[in-house]
Amino acid sequence: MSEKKYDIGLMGLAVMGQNLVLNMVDHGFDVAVFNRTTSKVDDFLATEEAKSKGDKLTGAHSLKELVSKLKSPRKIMLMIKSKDAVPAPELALYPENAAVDAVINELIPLLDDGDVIIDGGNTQFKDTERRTKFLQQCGIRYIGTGVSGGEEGARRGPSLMPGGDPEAWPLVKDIFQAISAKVGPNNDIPCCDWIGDRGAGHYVKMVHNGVEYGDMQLISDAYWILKNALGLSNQELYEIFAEWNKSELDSYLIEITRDIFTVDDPETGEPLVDKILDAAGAKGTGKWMSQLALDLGVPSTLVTEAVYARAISAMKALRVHASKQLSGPKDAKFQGDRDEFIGQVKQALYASKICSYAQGFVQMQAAAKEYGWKLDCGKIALLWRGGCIIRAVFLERIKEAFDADPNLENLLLAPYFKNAVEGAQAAWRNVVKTAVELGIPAPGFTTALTYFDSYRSERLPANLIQAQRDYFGAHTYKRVDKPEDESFHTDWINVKKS
Ligand code: NBP
Repeated sequence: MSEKKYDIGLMGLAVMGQNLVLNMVDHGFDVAVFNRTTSKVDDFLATEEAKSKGDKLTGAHSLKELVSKLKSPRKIMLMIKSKDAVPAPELALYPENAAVDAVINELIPLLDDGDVIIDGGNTQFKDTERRTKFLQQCGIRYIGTGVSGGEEGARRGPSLMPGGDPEAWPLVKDIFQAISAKVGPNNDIPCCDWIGDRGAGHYVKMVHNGVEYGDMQLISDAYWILKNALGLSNQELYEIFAEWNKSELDSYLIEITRDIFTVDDPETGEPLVDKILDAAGAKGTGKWMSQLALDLGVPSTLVTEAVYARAISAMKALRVHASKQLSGPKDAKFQGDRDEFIGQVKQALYASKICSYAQGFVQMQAAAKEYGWKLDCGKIALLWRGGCIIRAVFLERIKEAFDADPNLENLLLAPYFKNAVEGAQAAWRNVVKTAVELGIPAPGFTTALTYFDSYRSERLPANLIQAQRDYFGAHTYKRVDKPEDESFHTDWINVKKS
């Protein structure tokens, strides 16, 4: 009797890998698993849940054995740490991603032409660009896919953002779309579709994470203003976020924020959120998005400010010291109508969120142009509609905006978002003004408003910057009253002064 062959192999049995495997089996696929530390293969297969899957699940104790158990063309998914310290600098543009390179190198001699390797980790897109091209030369098809939604998403339905070699997509499409989250009136639209060539999937996943940074910072701004300007309790904050979650802000992150305010610390009986050290961690995808925005010259200020906000939060000891040296408004409270102000904070949050998403889509469009991908922004918005951390009702509106105008250059120009931001702007300005007056930092709200004001300004003070550059460095300038291809220089020292 011939040995059973499995639909897909997965390497990397940490939290994401295990849950994806169980999800695949639940959707009818036969899966073979492997892990570098092979005892984890046995431990996993010995769990009650894995045992309940019967012969739909099998283990391997080497990559060779894993490969031997797969149907042809073989599909092997890697869910391994994307930032490992294994040094392989001659291969990796980003040496922290070298673990994936090491495994690929081991796999190449074991695979046949047309087999597929899939990297589901949070990999820097330039590594995925490089690996796709390299493996194409070896006859192997490569996919770099974003996987979002954490442990729960992996188990019940993640948002998947695959890119790479387009010839690989038909081979994994059924598995990927089956296991992904579903949205739509009949809950049958998969939050997974082909994103584009080479590193496009990992780029979009990175922007997803950057937008997540922005969302989290904006929600934290709202929390901090409500708590400090109005002195609200956690119960009151819970009620406000519960209300907001029934509105246009309806989203996973608002929902979990609401719930966080209800949890007490088992040790002290006090609200747990107040016991948590105010020093935010980060794994780096927000920083990548910000760095790559700088490379492209696009203003993704929300994610950048959110990264900086985490950085300054992490300087806890320095802040404690500075708080004793530097003064500001002391315990000042908002004096106006409380309920009206809460409504204004909600509008400030919504308008800022729109700016944040507008920036994310602008960055993806600029990256697509730079790296030669064809991105469908409406489709991307839909992929984020379910299964991932930034899932939100509002993404439907983004999809509609790009459906109406696939070449939309900025979400702020789409009628729905233009009306929303213009309708919110008086409230938004009042919230920012109040935060400034009371000395409450609101980095997300303020940077979003600055972006909005800059973007809608026909003229900015950059004329003065150009004059300064020409004054000290003869960098030349262009004139508003002359053709754009003409450059001018002035001898600023000897010129006649008025
Ligand atoms: P981790 O990121 O903690 O990685 C642990 C896995 O990587 C283990 O299976 C480990 O094997 C394996 N591994 C390491 Br570490 N170095 C390796 C190497 N040099 N060669 C082969 N395998 C190696 O697991 P995770 O949190 O499940 O995440 C997996 C991937 O999914 C990561 O890239 C992560 O960025 C991405 N991701 C995670 C989440 C999330 O919410 N956690 C969400 C979305 C995407 P071992 O058992 O032998 O140490």
